[in-house]
Order: sequence, then structure tokens, then C-alpha cells
Amino acid sequence: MENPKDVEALDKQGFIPLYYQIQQSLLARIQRGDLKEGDLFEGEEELSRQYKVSRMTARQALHGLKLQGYAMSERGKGTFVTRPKLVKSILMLESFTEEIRRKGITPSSRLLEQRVMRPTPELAERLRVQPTADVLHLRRVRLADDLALAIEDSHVPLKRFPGLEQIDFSTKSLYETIRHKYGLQPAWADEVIEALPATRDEAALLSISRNASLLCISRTLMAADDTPVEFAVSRYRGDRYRASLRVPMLTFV
Ligand code: 16G
Repeated sequence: MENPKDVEALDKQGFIPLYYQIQQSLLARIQRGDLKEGDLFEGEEELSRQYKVSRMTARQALHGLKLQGYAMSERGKGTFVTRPKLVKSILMLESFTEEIRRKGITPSSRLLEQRVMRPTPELAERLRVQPTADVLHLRRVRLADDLALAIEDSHVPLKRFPGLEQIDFSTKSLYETIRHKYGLQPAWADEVIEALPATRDEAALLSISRNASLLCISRTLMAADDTPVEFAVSRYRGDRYRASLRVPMLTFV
């Protein structure tokens, strides 16, 4: 914990609410790396002493940080520094690589499986292929700045993408390859979102505890001619991800 003398004085005459100034000061300490994920914030009493404000104001500052995802309280232990969850915009059809880069983070993959297989009857129906057709199964751990965020299973019909199985998907993006090597622009997708507990294997791959919640998105990706291009199941760490969408108002005529 820092020495109170390192804490900058608040502007008590100005228009900016005191709780907000404390919040910004605590955020600056996180950004400077003085406070790291998992560290304890000072308690309300300590904060109110350091910043010379009421306990109520200190509480409000911590509450604001919780709302922004930078803090989490545990009964009897105190308030810890956390990192805000990544927000997945589920109305945008983008690849993991694009999404993570857009957030200014570096994406990477750990290839667990890349194998040509025969589809199960259910998968054959989803991809609208014959049960004897060749399908590429890719299983990857997807990382952002080296932190494992998701496990993804993708299935792609090879008839449409001959030679796809030769590409090294430990480094290449599936969607970039589909677009640039095969000239196909994905057009839309059907998605199903559900919460599921992590199995033992998933928990180990994502370094989370067993049964921790996962945000699962199943996606059937379609080309402009309405034929399936991919069926994928992405399981994101529930503590690092949340989904967001803009919902239009229903208009009644
Ligand atoms: C996204 C897709 C996933 C696809 C992957 C390709 C969702 C829910 N899923 O994660 O279906 O396989 O991107 O990523 O967004 P890549 O182009 O980086 O390999």
C-alpha cells in the first residue's frame, strides 16, 4: 500500500465531485501499475483519512470503480483491484483476430487440434453436407496478450475450401484465409448464446476453476448465397467477457 503522502490532494473548491476525483486518482494508480490486479484497495476508513473526505464519499468512489469493473468486494476481505471484462459486440460479424486487434490487444492461438473428419449427423445437417464429406475441425485456445480467453471449435466444409487443411492455423486467422485465399466474404450468421460451467479440461486450458461460468456462443456462419461456411462453438471465460448489443425499439403500426 502506498504512503498517504503519495496521494494527490483533491480540488475541494471545484465542480468535480470528490468521489469522482478519488476514483480517477485510484484509476491513475492502476494505470501507473502501483496497484495491480488482485491487490487490495485501502478500506473506506483509510481512504477517507488519506483523501480527507467522509467515509460515505470514499464508499461512493469504490462503488464507482466496481461499476466500471475495476474493483470487486469480498465479504470480510475488502475490495480488490480487478480488470474490466472485454465487451464482445455480438451484432458485429468479426473474427477473434479482428476483435482483439480492434481493442488494441495482440491476439494469438494455441492449436490443440487440426484434423480432417467426417461430420456427425448433426454437424452434417448444420453445414448442409453429406455424412461422407470432409470437414476440417480446428480446436484452438484463443489468447489476448498471452492470456487464454476462449476455447474455439470450428468446423469448415473442405469441399468449399480445398487445401484449407494445409494452412498453419496456429498463426493464421481462419476468416482472413477464407476471405483472402478463397475470396469468400462471410455475410451473416445464426448465433446461440448460453452460459455453461467449465469442464475439468476447459478449466485447465483457461486457467480457471472447474465449473466457473463460460459464455458460449455457437455460430453458423453463412455466405451471401445463404450456404453454411462454418459451424463454431466459442467458449469465453465468463469472468473476462461480456456480450453487448443495441436493441431497437419495436415499432407498432
Ligand atoms: C470468432 C468466431 C468464430 C471464428 C473465429 C475466427 C464468434 C462468436 N466466433 O471467434 O466462429 O472461428 O472468430 O477467428 O465471434 P480467426 O479468424 O481469428 O481465426
